[in-house]
Formats: sequence, structure tokens, C-alpha cells
Amino acid sequence: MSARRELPDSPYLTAIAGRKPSRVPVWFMRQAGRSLPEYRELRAHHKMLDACFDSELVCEITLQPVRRHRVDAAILFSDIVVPLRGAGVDLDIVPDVGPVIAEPVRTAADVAALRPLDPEQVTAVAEAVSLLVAALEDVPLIGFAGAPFTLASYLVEGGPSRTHARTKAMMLADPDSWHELMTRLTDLTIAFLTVQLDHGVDAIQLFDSWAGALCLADYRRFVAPHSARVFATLAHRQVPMTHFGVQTGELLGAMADVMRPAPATMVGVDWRTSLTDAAARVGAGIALQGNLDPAVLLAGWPVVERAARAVIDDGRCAVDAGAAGHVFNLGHGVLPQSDPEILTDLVSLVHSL
Ligand code: 1CP
Repeated sequence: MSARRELPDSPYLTAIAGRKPSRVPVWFMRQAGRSLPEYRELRAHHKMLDACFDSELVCEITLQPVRRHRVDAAILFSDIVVPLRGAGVDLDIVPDVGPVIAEPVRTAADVAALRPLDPEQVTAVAEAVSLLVAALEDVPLIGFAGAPFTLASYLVEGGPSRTHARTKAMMLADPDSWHELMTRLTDLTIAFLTVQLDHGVDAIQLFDSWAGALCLADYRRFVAPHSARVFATLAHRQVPMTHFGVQTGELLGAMADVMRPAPATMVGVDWRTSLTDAAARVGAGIALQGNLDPAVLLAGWPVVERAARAVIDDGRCAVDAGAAGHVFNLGHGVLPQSDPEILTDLVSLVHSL
């Protein structure tokens, strides 16, 4: 277990902690990946999951966008299904599709067969974190995991889904199996984040990307207690934590509530909700991350500049309305067809404002 770094000048960590950063911090979800020619070049020789289990490749791919764009945070190159693989689940990440599970989890017996994370299976991730905190000097490294609901969706559906219908059906028809599944996935998420924390990540982000598919009542009943256990269990590690999902406008208050015991917290907001509205929904004292529409990056620089200035202005209003701080990001991941030069220019613009 390595001692945590002190990065008192990091604008990213400062903003989450509710202090005034030297500039508006900016990083991008999916900043590593197919928008970068140097990533495509590396990936031409390695499959996605193989890359996630190769510490040198994880390190290099994580650093690529930091070198190129001068972002204020690095995010560990990995995937939310990596700990599932580390628990022995047979899965693959299929190009242009996403995670595909060989034997979907749909019955009480399937749930009972799920095993915990074997830390020996993710030593490459642990090694990569150690290498990265040594290489990154003054840039914080964000570790991450999928939240139990979003992991459950891949396991139950067997792959990506637009409606999450089978997942919701299991949740509503067989609540006992559902809560048992969520309990096991919560343990897995905590174990995977613990490995990353033990090796020195400076912050963590929990991706509940698809939680926005649920209504508030179902989120509170079937998901919130489990996500809350992730934050409550890790609160004593004293690292900043972010909670993110798309289409979560109606859930933002509940997503903030489940983080309450953690010391420095931030909620990620997609482009459908203004940061000022989000500040009112999450309540005072929580920082906000977001929320430029990723599609804006495809519309040419004048449009990007105007939209980015609007996000910065909205972030200022959110802070005036009680948000602890604002970290500039997209409302979801960088689209693969984005021009990397626009991303670099966007970082410079945000830093100049
Ligand atoms: O810079 C970074 O952010 C890279 C690290 C990263 C992260 C944080 C990757 C690499 N994946 C993730 C998390 C992840 N994976 C999430 C949560 C974030 C989000 O909402 O985007 C989710 C839902 C996944 C699942 C997944 N993995 C998908 C989505 C499928 C769907 O349901 O629509 C896909 C396409 C993948 C593969 C993947 N993961 C990461 C990359 C770069 C890729 C594409 C692989 C490639 O073709 O190069």
C-alpha cells in the first residue's frame, strides 16, 4: 500500500474540495481512446481487454491524452468490466459493440455462482496505478469503477442495451435475487476501487452510466442503498469522489444523497440539465462536473467556443447557487470521431477563461 501524494496545487482536487482553484480544471471522459491517432496505432496490435491487463499499455494509453491536451487529470485506462473478468466472468469487449457476457446472469442460481474479485487477477491494474502516480508528477490520477446497477445491466442483458428491459424486469419480478446480485457487485466494486486506492490513485469516479433509465422511486429502492455502501465504505480513505450517470436529471438529488458520508464529493451532470439547476438539485457543498454536449465538438470551433463559454458561465452561476466548485468536462465521453486538435484547443480556452 503506497502513501497518498499531496497535490495541493491541483486545480481538479482543489475544486472538488470546495476551495478556489487557480483556473477552471478540465478533463474529458473517454479522453483516452479512439479520438487519438496514437491510441488507434497502439490498439491496432492489441485487443481492448488484453490492453487493460498489460500494465505498460495501460500506463502509455492513460498518459497519451495528458501529454497531448494538457488536461488537469488523468483517468486510468481500464474498463468497468475489468473487475468482472477478475472475478472469473467469461466476457469480451467487442469492437464497435462494447462488453459482451458469454453467459448472462438471470436466475437466483446464476447470481449465487458469481464469485468475488480475486486481487491476483488485477495485479496489472495495480502495477499500472503505481507506475502512473510516479510518472504523472503534479497531475492527479482518477481511478474508477462501474456502479453496481450499470454492471448489473451488462450482466443481465448480456451486453449493451438501449432499454435495460431484462434488467428492470428482474429487479421488479425477483427483488431478492436482484438485491443479492447488487450486494455481490457492490463488494466487487469496493474491492476493485480498494486495489486502485492502495496503489495511490488520487481520486475516484463511480460510473453509473445507465442509472438514468430508472425512475426516482426505483432508483431509491433498488439501487441507492448499494451505491451508498460503496461511498460509505470508502469514505475513510479521504479521497475526492465523483458520481456520474447520463440522463440522470431526475436522480441528481438521490445520487448526491448516497455520497453524503464521503469528505469531498462531486456529481457529474450530462448536457440535458444546466449546472445551475443541478446545483439546486444536489444541494449545497457538492461540486459539479460537466457538461458540454460531446456532439458540439463535431460542429466546428466557433460553435465549440460559444458553447464552452456558456458552460463556464453556467458553472459560475452554479457555484453562486451553492455548488462547492466546477470541473469542466463533457456531459458524457468523447465521441471517437472528434478532432483531437479541437479538444486541445478547448483545454486552452477553458484555462484562459
Ligand atoms: O479515457 C477514458 O475515459 C478511458 C477509460 C475508460 C472508461 C472510464 C474506458 C475505455 N471505459 C470506461 C468506462 C466504461 N466502460 C463505462 C462508463 C463510462 C461511460 O459511460 O462511457 C461504460 C458504460 C463502459 C462499457 C463500454 N466499454 C462501452 C459502452 C457500451 C455500451 O453499452 O454502449 C464500450 C464501447 C466499451 C469499450 C471501451 N472502453 C474504453 C474504450 C476506449 C473502449 C472502446 C474500445 C475501442 O474500440 O477502442
